[in-house]
Amino acid sequence: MKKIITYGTFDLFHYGHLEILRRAKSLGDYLIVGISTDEFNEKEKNKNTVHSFAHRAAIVAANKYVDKVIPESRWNQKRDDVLSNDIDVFVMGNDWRGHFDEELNGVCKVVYLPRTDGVSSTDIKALIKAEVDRV
Ligand code: C2G
Repeated sequence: MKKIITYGTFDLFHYGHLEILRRAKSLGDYLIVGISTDEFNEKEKNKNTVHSFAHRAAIVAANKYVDKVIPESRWNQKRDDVLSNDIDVFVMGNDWRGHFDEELNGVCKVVYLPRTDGVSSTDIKALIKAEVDRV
């Protein structure tokens, strides 16, 4: 069984998130997704999410491409996760290109996939704000 892993916040789940999960799963048979915890987002990623970790994890866990979700609580857990879950391929969107190659060198294949253009959680928030301001 070929095992894949990817990580993210996955707030305001959208088409770009679906596409990275679909393409990641297409590289193997089993997909694990590390979901950034609320504390990790606030303290390390400077991200305030609309949805809580519990809700973001539940939404991703329900996705047909996803086999398991785990918490992502620190930047440097990926190597341990890859080794303990016997991962073959690590996947991220190419906005992260080059960030994880050294950490994962020799333990799994690292693949960066093109981001899906035209959609992001940040854009969604801006669109909602503009609509609220308009009415
Ligand atoms: N993504 C994408 N296309 C978009 C938006 C996001 O392909 N239009 C991808 C990102 O490249 C990432 C994944 O979807 O691989 C999750 O994106 P985010 O939820 O924004 O996660 P991020 O804040 O990038 O956190 O340690 C890694 C971090 O946890 C990644």
